[in-house]
Amino acid sequence: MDKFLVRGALKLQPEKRKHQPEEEEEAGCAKEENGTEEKRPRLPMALPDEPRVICATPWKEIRAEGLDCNYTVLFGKAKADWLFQELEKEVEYFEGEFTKLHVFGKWHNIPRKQVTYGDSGLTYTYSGVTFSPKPWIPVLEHLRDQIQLATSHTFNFVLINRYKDGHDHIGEHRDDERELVPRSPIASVSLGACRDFVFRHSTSRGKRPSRHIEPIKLPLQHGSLLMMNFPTNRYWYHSLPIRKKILAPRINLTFRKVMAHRIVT
Ligand SMILES: O=C(O)CCC(=O)C(=O)O
Repeated sequence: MDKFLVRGALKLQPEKRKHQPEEEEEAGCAKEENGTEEKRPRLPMALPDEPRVICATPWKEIRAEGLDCNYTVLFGKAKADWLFQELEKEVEYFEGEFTKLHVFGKWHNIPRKQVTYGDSGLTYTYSGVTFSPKPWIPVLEHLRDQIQLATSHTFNFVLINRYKDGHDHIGEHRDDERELVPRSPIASVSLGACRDFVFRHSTSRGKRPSRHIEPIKLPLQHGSLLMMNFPTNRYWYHSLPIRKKILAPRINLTFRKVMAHRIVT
């Protein structure tokens, strides 16, 4: 999560989010899940008032050594389409210096768009530079509240990644920042094109892995919610690999719980 926060951070830890060559595969998603439709139903401009959240599919448990995740399709198609359109209208992504990544001494454009929103008191300090997320906007507050109702966890910060098509991606990394409340889960909402999300165990990476634990591939559907519970991010890296055949955009929102006051020396 660090790379979108501060350019100074990119200088110090260039490898963590570096692009790694990833094999090109068919996305493990059903054809009709690939992207949003051109003709969308007309939905009210105001956010629907929903006192409780009923998942469109039952929760699935995803378990492996050191991995504890739960997955559901939280929003049916009409609601998910509407959320996608609202986010397209309302979210303002970072521009300029925050869209760059420093890898092996060179500046690269981040292969997607990113931005963070969150509680007003929060700050993130990295390499001695402090940044604040943008203030919540109604559609994000609505999504956050729906996820809180569905999971009984609270969140005060969200990172949004927008992938314009299957060329946009995110390299292997762990969400293990010190700013996160210890042991708090991360709630990952996906809207738009279905994309494969790949977990790889920390001991099974690189050319000479010390162990051979099979990676876990999850096709993340339009309207889905993936809960990454402790200790998943301690032992497993995750990525969203390139899928060149995917032409439609996707938005991913990871809701997190960040410590309110962190003293940095
Ligand atoms: O787009 C995704 O599903 C992955 C996003 C991600 O890896 C992250 O926010 O740390």
